[in-house]
Amino acid sequence: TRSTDSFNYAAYHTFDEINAFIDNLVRENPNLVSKIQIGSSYEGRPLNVLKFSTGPNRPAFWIDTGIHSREWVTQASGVWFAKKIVTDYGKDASLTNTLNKIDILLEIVTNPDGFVYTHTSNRMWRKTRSPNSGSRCIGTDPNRNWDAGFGGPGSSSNACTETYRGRAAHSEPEVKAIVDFVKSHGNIKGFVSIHSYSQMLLFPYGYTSARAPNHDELNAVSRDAVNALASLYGTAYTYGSIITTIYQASGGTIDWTYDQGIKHSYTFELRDTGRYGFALPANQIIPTAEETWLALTKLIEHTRDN
Ligand code: ING
Ligand code: ZN
Repeated sequence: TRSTDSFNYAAYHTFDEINAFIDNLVRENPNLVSKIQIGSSYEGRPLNVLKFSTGPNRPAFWIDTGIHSREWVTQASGVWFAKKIVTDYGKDASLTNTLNKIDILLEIVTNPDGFVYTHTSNRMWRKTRSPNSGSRCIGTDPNRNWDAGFGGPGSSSNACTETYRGRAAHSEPEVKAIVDFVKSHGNIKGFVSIHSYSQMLLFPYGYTSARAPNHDELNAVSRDAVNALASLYGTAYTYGSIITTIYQASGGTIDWTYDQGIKHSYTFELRDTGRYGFALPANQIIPTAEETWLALTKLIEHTRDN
């Protein structure tokens, strides 16, 4: 399709279709949306970030979806969030107020090589697609590759496992591009990395059982966010620190962003709790995105106002 109005938000799309959506959205909203290429994937695909901004030199709130390629409802929700932002700006008071103060940055296909592979070869591929020397197994877990307790418990040194950490922290270009962008931006105040499935809202830490210094704040905001989420369709989320709520995991995205000083760092695990798992039926895309947006709005507003 040639416009974001005729895009089917209730279907799963390919990498090329999502990139066409991104270009259409930018073309239709040139004063609100721009595309930033922050790097290239191992196989050379662009790592595109949408920037929603109404003025220069603003603090920013980051959202990424699809760092694990098989978690298809996350990229699909990212597309829906992008359209929601351009639709609501100038109409919804809260979103308008937000975008008059802070930028929203959205990376929809954070692991493009893996995403293409889930469409062409193996629907259940999670990792990147970079080769590993001394092994026939491919790929690194991009949510174990960050320099935050890198190499610790809840990550694997075996390249043939789903939680392989990689040969070094930030070895994956998909991770390094975000690291470089976050550091050079210097004013990202909130960070949300979106996964599926399990219906959880998580915050640091995953690599250590130490409590985050603002644990009580993160916990209270998470409670508010999951209550907002449940208000739409009754979807039940649990929340808490990564290590106490899901499992110990080292080298995760939001532990790194938190340790960089981004004190509002969260991860979602979207629908469902396992009936369909990663293969969530497409008729749940819009309801999932809608309810998640209510929670995201709480996180963004709290970050904006604190
Ligand atoms: N779950 C996440 C995983 O990478 C997670 C859970 C979130 C771990 C945040 C560490 C940090 O294992 C899925 N489904 O990928
Ligand atoms: Zn994941």
